[in-house]
Amino acid sequence: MPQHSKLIVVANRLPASRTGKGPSARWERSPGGLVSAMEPVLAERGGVWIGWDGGAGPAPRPATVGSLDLRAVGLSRSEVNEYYHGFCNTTLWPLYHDAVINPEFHRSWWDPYLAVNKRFALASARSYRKGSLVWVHDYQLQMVPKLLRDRKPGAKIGFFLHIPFPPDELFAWIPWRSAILRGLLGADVIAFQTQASAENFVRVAKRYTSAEGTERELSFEGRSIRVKACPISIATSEFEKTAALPAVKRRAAEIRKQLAGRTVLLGVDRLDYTKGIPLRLLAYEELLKERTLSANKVVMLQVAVPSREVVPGYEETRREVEQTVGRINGENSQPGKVAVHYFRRSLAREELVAYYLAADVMLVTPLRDGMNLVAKEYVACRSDNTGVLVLSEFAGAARELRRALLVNPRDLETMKKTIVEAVRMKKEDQRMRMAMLRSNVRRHDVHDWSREFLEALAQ
Ligand code: ADQ
Repeated sequence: MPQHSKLIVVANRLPASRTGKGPSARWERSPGGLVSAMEPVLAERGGVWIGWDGGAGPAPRPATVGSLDLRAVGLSRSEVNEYYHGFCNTTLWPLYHDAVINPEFHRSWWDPYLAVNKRFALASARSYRKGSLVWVHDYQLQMVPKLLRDRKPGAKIGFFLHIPFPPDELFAWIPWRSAILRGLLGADVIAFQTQASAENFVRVAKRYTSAEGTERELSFEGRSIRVKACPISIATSEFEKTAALPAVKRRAAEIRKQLAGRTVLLGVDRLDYTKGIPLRLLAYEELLKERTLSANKVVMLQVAVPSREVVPGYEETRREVEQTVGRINGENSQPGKVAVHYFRRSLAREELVAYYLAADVMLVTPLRDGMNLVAKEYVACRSDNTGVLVLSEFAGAARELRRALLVNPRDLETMKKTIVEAVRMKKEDQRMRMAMLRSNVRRHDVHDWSREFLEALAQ
């Protein structure tokens, strides 16, 4: 692999955000998995990160934050609405997640999607030097590979989809389906979280374009395109180190004490309808109602980060979660023994890890999820091998974390049984399962993921 080929990361969001206004505005690095994966690679090879800063208006000037060289792409107010809230998060996001809510199709959103993708492609072309590797990320930018290839025919372009790629039955709904496929087929390597997504893609590419080939390699308009599964992971050793800090362990002990020594069930999610939070709460509510579990002995914590609040579906999910939490507490809490603690906010990394350490049972029960990093983070933090992970079959992570207790989140009876099994699991069984889960997240961390992708691209 050419060690020094420059890397151009193209993602909807920049890895930093602007705080303050006017000349006193500053960039602040945003925490997150993708940033920790890309930063060392960018530092080693050099390169730039092209993305949107999250605001409306002209793009801020190029900036350097730590070892990250940022090139911002500007979006107008109407593009924020039509491209981002609209086509990305009201059409594609629900459709790619099994249409768990109805996706909306508006002709007036397609042109802004195309226009913004063109702007990203132009910005990438400007930063491109002969030999650069270009890595385009996610569903917001599916047209960029083709639009960039039109300008730089010889470029090495890779694309990674962080969310699931839907089966033909759903993908076929999209009025712009063949345009999207041709957009993606501009890449040399197209990678997905799971083999199932890769296979879905190959099937529709062959059906709706002139692409031909196998599950691993397609040929399209005289070029060959590799298709692969490349599951993302976490910065495992960073989580392990944080979990070993004395201050974090003290904080975890304090949380457990505040919860009166009860068995702690934990959920940590973006507040998104794909994450299955209401069904998880319902399962817990029924267990309390039937007296299989008692709020004297167990407690649930649900941490939910506010997300996409202006997009249809999110406000309803929030209301549903809050009503259910209210009902459960109204019927089951006592002074000093609240049945569900609900935090609607983001937690700092160390605080989040303290919660992972305090939790006996981690509930990760999305209706559909590309991967789900929370499941892997919990596992990485459990250095004493205790704790039980309850994991939805419909998260990409379930393909790897086979020793979790796997559940179908829509099957409430099995969810309830599985939660009870998790609460009652003997320490020796916990250790046996967790040790295997932990070896899994150690064997394959986010650095292995980016290496594997870039090696495929550099070939
Ligand atoms: P997301 O849908 O955002 O990501 P996920 O993989 O769970 O989902 O990542 C969420 C991240 O946010 C985790 O690193 C977690 O620690 C953090 N987080 C969640 N709640 C938090 C809270 N209250 N406070 C602080 N941090 C919190 C998309 C896809 C996933 C895919 C990832 C990466 O939807 O399926 O795994 O991209 O490819």
